[in-house]
Amino acid sequence: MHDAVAIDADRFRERFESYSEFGATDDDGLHRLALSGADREARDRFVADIQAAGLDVRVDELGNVFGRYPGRNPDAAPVLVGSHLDSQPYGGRYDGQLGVLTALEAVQTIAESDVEPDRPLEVVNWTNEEGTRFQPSMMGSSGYVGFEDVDYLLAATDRDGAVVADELERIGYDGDEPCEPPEAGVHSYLELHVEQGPTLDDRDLPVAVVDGVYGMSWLRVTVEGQADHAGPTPMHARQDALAAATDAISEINRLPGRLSEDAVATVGEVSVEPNSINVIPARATFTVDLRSYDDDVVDCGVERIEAEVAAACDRHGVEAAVDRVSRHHSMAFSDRVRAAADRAIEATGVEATHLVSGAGHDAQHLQTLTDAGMLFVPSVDGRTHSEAEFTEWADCVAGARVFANATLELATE
Ligand code: HGY
Ligand code: MN
Ligand code: MN
Repeated sequence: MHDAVAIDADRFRERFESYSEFGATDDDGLHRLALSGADREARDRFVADIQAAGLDVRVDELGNVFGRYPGRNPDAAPVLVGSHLDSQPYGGRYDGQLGVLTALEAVQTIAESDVEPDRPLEVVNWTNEEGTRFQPSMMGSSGYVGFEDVDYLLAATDRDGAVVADELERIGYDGDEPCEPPEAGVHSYLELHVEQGPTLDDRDLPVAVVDGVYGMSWLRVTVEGQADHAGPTPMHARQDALAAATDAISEINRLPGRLSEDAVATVGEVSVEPNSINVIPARATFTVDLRSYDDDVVDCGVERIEAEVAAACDRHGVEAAVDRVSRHHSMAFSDRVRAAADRAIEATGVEATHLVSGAGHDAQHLQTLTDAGMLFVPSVDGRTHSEAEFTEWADCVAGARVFANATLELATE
């Protein structure tokens, strides 16, 4: 078995450790919210690295950062490789960051090798994949493929009212380039990511080819009740927004088992107003994240959630509004890219399997534009979206070796 291209494992490791300083938490995690100061630091280092690698840097109007290697036919449709540098509030160092650095290592390795790819290679850092500060998630790739309107995304605000467009300007990433694919289109897209589930770790395998991604719906529910005194107001006379919300939430948590084998629902955010110990809650707001590999299950689940919310509000004499924040469709990845990944696995001799992703990724947007695919490396104990997220470095290197060779397969087929 041999690698058609061999990554520089020392450079790869040095970069991973130094990027992990940008927004580092005390417990080996990352606090690097999209368009924050820490995000800017990571972006600045990424721009410096792609320039040092001799790649042409481009920043688009949504802050997506690209580094292009021209290849033999600079005007041809590029092979696009990358992921995201933003993190969850207390996330891991691997989610997104490992994919960006793997893509950079692959493109730089190929650029330095004596193999000249037929088409351009482009490495990308997508803006705001996590969607924790600004919704919708996967924002940069969403604008790039035209899934959401760029102006709509630029106007998104965080819970403090900060606007994406202003934050991009503040950190110096309000690029001049239009947020869209090149004229020649995109030949293919490949992304490496941590599995964020336990399968590879349980089976002691270093790599998986990803066959597809779950569909996902995000909802924000606002329940309007009436503030009254916690003492003299009899229970039958209350319009308690939080009582109705918790009623609905307990039903929502029981719903997935009634929908399908793989359906999952999460209430991740809850807020109460006026949030005072002796005032009956006037307003309760909560989010729902609903997923399944079967899109019909997601659509049916959304209807059921809306019905549960309405029934709970009836029982408590309050009203509610359900905002359908975003809907990402279930996606099967391209046979062509999966075949290139399988060939690279064969060539490098790395043991691997195939998996479906419960987590959303920019690759699912790219699959609506071109042939896209993903590779996974293990998450120890499946832990992620937590500072406990961890991947053995040997698995990161195995994934990067396969990724570099799959990228070359796509660039020369
Ligand atoms: O929500 C997701 O699946 C991803 O982490 N943005
Ligand atoms: Mn991610
Ligand atoms: Mn994530």
